[in-house]
Amino acid sequence: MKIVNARLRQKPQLHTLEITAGLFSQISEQSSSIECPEGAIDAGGMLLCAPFVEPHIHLDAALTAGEPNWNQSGTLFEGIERWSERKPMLNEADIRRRVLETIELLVQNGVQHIRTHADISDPSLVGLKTLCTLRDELKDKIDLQVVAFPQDGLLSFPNGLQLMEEALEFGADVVGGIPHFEYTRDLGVESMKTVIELAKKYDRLVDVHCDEIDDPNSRFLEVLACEALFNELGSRVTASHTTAMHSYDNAYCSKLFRLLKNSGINFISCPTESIHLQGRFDTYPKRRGLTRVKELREAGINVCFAEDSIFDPWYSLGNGKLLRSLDFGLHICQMMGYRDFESALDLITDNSARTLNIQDRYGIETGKPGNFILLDGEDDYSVLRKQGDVLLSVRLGEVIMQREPARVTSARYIQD
Ligand code: 17E
Ligand code: FE2
Repeated sequence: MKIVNARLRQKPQLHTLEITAGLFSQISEQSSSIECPEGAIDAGGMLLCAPFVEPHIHLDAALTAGEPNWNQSGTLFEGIERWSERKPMLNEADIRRRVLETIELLVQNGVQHIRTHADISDPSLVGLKTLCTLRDELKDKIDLQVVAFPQDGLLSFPNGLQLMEEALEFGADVVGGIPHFEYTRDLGVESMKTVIELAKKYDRLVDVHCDEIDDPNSRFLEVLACEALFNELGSRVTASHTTAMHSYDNAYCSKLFRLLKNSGINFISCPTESIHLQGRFDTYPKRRGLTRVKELREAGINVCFAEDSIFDPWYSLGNGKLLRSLDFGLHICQMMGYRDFESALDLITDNSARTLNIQDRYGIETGKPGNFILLDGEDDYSVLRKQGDVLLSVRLGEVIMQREPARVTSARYIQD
């Protein structure tokens, strides 16, 4: 496959790219726009970028909002309660149908790599088993990582630890946790130590729902980061949400950031989800409840954005468009300076790939897999501003999604 007239990130010139046997074989600068040779793809000066990465989504719960009851309060905790009413209705066919529909939506919006959580607070483990099976079935089509996520507590849910070990033995890629939801602070701390021990025992990654609460006293992040540091696992560990960090005072954060930086752990923020679920116990002023994305970035800590939910008991909107999450995130975190815009796509591409530990096979570089998307714009800034659709998605040199750009069909009106 050959692509001409493509713009690459942080490079103003046009480029020609070639993919041979599924890998980028040549990437060269053009001195000017060229005519598209027969059989090649003309990028038309649009931005060619590595595929979007969805690093945190609950595929097992996707498309279940309102079944059987709607989350009326909009809190995380009512979401967990509503989901526990849907859980007994789960079966393999139901999960497969919703997961495939949701993955299709993500692919249509330029995603090629996904990390999904699978709730293992369920003695049947049907969600986890179905997601691991789908991961293997779809391995030539999409990259899927499955987190064994103990929604109702690793140590507070009956046999939670046993279910976790069963999930890891079945083949879950990532160990999850939820310390702020354990019955006590002590159990929360113990759960973080257990998660790291399990990651070592089974040689897996870690991704914890960590401090997803407005409580400034929820401080499990320091335990997770410290355990990661002492066990030299930092780059393999992720703290998701960490919304309590929004409510920590600055003095504590100042001390905490030294540990975070030294640990090398990754962060995932879910802007639409957190702006919706957090601040729910406030009147006014009302907290935004997003982790300190701007400050983490400035400290050189890896952070990325995710959607978390698509039409589920926690969040009843969502459409697979990571550009929407990015737009929300930059607004809510007040990352609206020119420098932020210039590199904005890092938050849904490169940083997310690093979080998933797939950076060795991700990116527009010769020798790497020939995966890319074509975006409606010339650079990060214009793509973000236009909020256009993803126009093309290519995997290993094969087109997996192509879309005609939307266009206005009526004549000019004002400047007639
Ligand atoms: N479960 C949880 O604990 N937190 C969330 N944000 C979702 C599920 C979506
Ligand atoms: Fe989540």
